[in-house]
Amino acid sequence: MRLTTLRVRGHALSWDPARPRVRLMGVVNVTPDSFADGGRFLDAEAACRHACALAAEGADILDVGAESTRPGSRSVSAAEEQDRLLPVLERLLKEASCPVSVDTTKPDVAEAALALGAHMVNDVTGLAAGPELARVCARYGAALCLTHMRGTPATMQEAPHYDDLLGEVRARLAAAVATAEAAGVAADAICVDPGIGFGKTAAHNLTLLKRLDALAPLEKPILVGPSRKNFIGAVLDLPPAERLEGTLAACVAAVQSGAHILRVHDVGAVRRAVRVAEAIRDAPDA
Ligand code: HH2
Repeated sequence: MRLTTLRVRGHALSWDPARPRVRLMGVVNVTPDSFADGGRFLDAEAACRHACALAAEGADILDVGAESTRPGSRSVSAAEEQDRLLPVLERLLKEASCPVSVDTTKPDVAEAALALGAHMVNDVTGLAAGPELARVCARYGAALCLTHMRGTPATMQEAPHYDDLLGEVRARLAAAVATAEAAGVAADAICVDPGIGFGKTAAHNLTLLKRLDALAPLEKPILVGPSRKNFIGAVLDLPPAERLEGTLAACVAAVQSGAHILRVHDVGAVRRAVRVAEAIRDAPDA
C-alpha cells in the first residue's frame, strides 16, 4: 500500500497506511463572531500567543481564519478579512515552526496570505466560485483543503436534504479535486473534507463521521472538523463551551473511520484522546 502524503509548501505530512498517525490542525479564529471562540483572539498578539500555545500542545498545522462561516453568519469584505488576518500571519509565520493554513474562500485574501509565506489554503466552499482560488494556490505551491458545503453559510442549514449523502458528498469533492488539479495544484497538495455542519442535519453529520471511509476512493488525505459543533449540542443539549467530551468522542470515531487530519480547538485534549484510540487500534488482536 502507498504512503499517503500531503505536501504543504516546504513541509510534508505522511501517513503509513498500516498505522496512520492522525495529525491535528489547531483553530485560530481572528473574528468577533465565531460560534465557539469569537472575539477572544481579535488582536494580533493574542491570536499569535494562542496559536503558539496550540502548537506547543501538539498542533501539526495552524489554521487562521478571519471570517466566521458558522450557520447564518454574514460574509465580510476582502479588505476587512485581510485587515484582521495579515497582522496575525506576519507575526505567526516568524514564530511558528509548523505550517500555517489560511481559512478563506477569497482568492485576493489567499494571495496576500501566501505572499507573506502561508503554506496552505482551507476553502470551506470547495471551489464553489470556480478555479481562481486553486490557481492562486498553484502559483505559490501551496496546499489546498477542499470542503463539501451545500449552499452558503447564510442559507446552508435551511432543510438540508440528500438522496444519497455519501455519494453526493464524494461526487462533489471529486469534482472540486478535478477543478483544483486542472488549475495546477499538485495531486499530493490536496486534502478533502466532508464539511461537518456545512449544509447538513445532525444525522447527516453523524453518518459522515461514521463513514469517512466513503471518501477513500478520492485517494486524498481526509480532514474533518467536528470540534464543538452543533451536532454535539443536538446529542447532548449543551452549548459550545461544554462540548469538549463530545468533541473527543467525535474525534475518536473519526480516527476509527479513516480521518487523517482533525481540525480542532482543544488540541492538547484531542491529542491525548486520539493517541489512546490509535494505541488501541494498533494493539495486537490477541
Ligand atoms: N469548520 C469551520 C471553519 N473552517 N474548515 C474545514 N476544513 N473544515 C471544517 O469543518 C471547518 C473549517 C467552522 O468552525 P469554526 O472555525 O470554529 O467557527 P467559525 O466558522 O464560526 O469561525
